[in-house]
Order: sequence, then structure tokens, then C-alpha cells
Amino acid sequence: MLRPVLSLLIACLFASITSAEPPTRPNVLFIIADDLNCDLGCYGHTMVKSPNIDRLAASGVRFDRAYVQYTVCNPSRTSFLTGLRPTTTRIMDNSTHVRKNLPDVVTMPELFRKNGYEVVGLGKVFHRGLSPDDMKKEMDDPKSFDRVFYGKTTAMGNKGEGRNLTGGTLAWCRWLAAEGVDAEQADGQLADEAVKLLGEKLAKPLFLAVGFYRPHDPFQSPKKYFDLYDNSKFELPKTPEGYEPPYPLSLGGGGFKDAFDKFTEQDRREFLHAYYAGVRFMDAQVGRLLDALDKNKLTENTIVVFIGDHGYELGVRNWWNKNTLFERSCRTPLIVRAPAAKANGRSTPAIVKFLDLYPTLAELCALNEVPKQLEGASFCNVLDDVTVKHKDAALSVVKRGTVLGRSLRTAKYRYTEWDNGKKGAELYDHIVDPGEWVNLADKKELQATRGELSALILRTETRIKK
Ligand SMILES: [Ca+2]
Repeated sequence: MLRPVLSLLIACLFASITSAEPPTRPNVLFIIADDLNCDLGCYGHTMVKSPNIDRLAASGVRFDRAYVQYTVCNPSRTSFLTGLRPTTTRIMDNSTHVRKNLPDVVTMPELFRKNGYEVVGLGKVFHRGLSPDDMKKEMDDPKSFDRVFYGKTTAMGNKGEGRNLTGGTLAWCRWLAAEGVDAEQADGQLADEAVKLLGEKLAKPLFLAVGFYRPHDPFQSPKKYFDLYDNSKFELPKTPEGYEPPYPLSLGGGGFKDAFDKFTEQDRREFLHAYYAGVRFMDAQVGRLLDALDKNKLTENTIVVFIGDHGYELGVRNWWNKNTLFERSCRTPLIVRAPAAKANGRSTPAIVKFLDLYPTLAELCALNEVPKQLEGASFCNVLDDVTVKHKDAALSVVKRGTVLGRSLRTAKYRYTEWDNGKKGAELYDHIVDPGEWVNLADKKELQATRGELSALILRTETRIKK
């Protein structure tokens, strides 16, 4: 197990420095990127530039099968910050505050506070709105943080060249190659604030959550990040002729689909361009945080976690959003660099859930009073040995319109049921069909498999109701 090893190493490290003082707990740098899928250099994308996230991956453990429990901001963040499934929190929209349904829940950052940490939240940690300039303070959770800083785009940062790709039909669907330097944008300000904080001498160990707003729309970043790409060279996503999703994307997302269906090839190129510029802009800020850890000699005593809050489809099936139960919405980057972990520098196929983050960090930092009702499980052992199997499957859910879909990902299959199967089911064999194009749910020879996967969904949900 990693925890005793880590605790011992940290204890030894500090004993050697200040033998008179008790062992100090590690700091935590918890980085969340908004709407980030796995189109990153370290995940094998050949065109996206992400040198700093790649650097973190090279020195930590990269998870290749990490799945969120809901593919929209607020439900996903509420889930991993409370360690509870969306069907338990009953928060499945972007407007319900965590305390409305869970007044007494102890959130992950709150537990760090209770354990003597200085807990700082920069930017969008809990979901507070859809853009840096539309953030609702009342959606934050004061019990979770000692200090917060949100950032705000300057007047110059809102100027530049850009356009709305839907002609204004969808207000959010716009890009801007902004004037000015990084600090004109909220994300640049978050990095400034984090760098300042990491240079302070704190009396307590630090839990620093940094929630970057990019690459989420509006797709707005300093122009220099747009200049890194030539969008005429992009390979556009392809959808097989005649393909229709088994559960139509128009259900619960009709306005979006109508607008996306009108996209020209140039619109698609510009969408990709703006999203990838945002990835590179956010990546540059991540680099500044990693540099600050090095400069302040904090790297050896800081656990770094890097995640997206859910994935993003980027034009596959001509869907330019999240809110689906396909792989590219459910899967996101997860990199964990725990200083003493034996597997740092490697990647793992272990299936992990974002629900597991809370218990994992609680174990790594040896926190006391961990809530008994957490629904995930620590994956600390994977950080020492990437060949360890953590769990058989990860469950994600999403509500499309009024219908709840549940999707289970195993090493081989993705199996999805809409309204418990009454509104349809989807079964994909990821060994031969990673794009999830051929629905095998009605194949006679796979009915036993389907039954097992369906039962596994039920067992997962039953467990949480106990
Ligand atoms: Ca999001």
C-alpha cells in the first residue's frame, strides 16, 4: 500500500530537515480544467500542443481509463467534491447548489480544512456559472475554503478577433483571439494568484484547488495561442454515412443539434482551433504552477492531481458539446503525481472513477474523520503498481430531457440503458469498435453479456442506497 510508504517517506524527509518537529502532511495541488477531453499530447494526440500537462504526466501516473460520473459541470463537480454519485446527490443540473440537497455533507476540501490544512479555491472549483464573467458567488461553498479568488477578464482581454459560429443562435458558441497578455484573462490571473500563494510561507499544509475556465466556452484565449495552430491542417472528425445515434442527440439537446447541423467545414475548423487554443492557454498556466512548485522546493512534498471535469465530443457524430454517454464525454484526463509513488512516469489501464478521488486523497494525506458514506474507493495501490486492477467498471449517468441514462464502462464494453432500458440500450465492444459506432445491444449471442452488464448497473446503484 502506498499510504504507509508515503507517510513514512514524508516523515523521514521532514525528520531529516527539522528533527524536533512532528511529521508534516503533504500539500495538495488539485487542478481542474473545464470541459477538457483527452485530446492532449500525453494521451497520444498528434496535433494538440500540451507540453506542460505532458511534463506532469511524465513525472506522475497517467490514467487511461478515468471516468466521470456525470457529463455536465455542476453534477460532475458536485459528485467528485462530495464523493457521492449523482443519483445520491440528486444534483443533475447546473443550477442546484450542493447544500440544497446535502446541507451537512463534508466536501473534499472541507475535510482538508477539518484536518488542519489551509484550503484555497481559485477560479471554478464548484460550478458557479458558465463563463469567468458570469460567475455566481452564491453558487460557491464557503464551508469548503479558507480563501477564494475568482479572477475576471479585463476590458482589453475581451477585445480581439472572433465570431459566433452559429450566427448568434447559440450565445455560447463563439471564439475570440484576444488582445493582451495571459493576465488579461481570468485563467492567467488564477495562475498569478497561485504562484504568489506557493511563494508564501504557510504555517499549515496547503490544499490548493485551481479551477481553470478553459477550454470551456466562450472559446476565448490570448491570440498567441491561436497563432500556434493552422486550422487548414486539422483532420476533421468523420461520421460514417447514414449513421444515427441509437438514442438521438436531439432528445434534450434539440437546439444545439439544429445549430451544429448547419456548421460549414470552416465553422468546424474554427471550433477545433479555438478549443485547442484554449487547451494550450490553460496548459501554459499549468506549467507556471509546476514551475512554482519547483522554484519553492515544494515538488517533493506536494501531491498534484490534474483532471478535466468531464470530456467533450468535438464534432464526433457532429456533436460539439458534452452531455452524452459516449466515451469522449465520460472519459477525461487524470494525472496523479504523488511524490513517493513507485509508478510515477507510467500510465495505467486501471478503470477508475472520479468518485475515487476523494478517498484516494484522504488516504494519501492520512486524513482523519473521512465520511463513511463515500461511494468511491481509494486507488492508491495503482500509484505504486499500474498493473493492479482497481475496479471492474465505472458508471456514468446523464439526464437528457427527462430521461436518465446509465452507462457502464468495463475493460471490453460500454453498455448504456436509457430509462432502465425502456427507452433503448446501447452495447459497444471497445476492443474492435472504440468509436462506438455499432450497437450490439440486440445481438442474440450477446444477450447473456447484456444481462450481466445490466445486473452490474443495478448492483452498483443498489450498493449506494444501503
Ligand atoms: Ca465542465
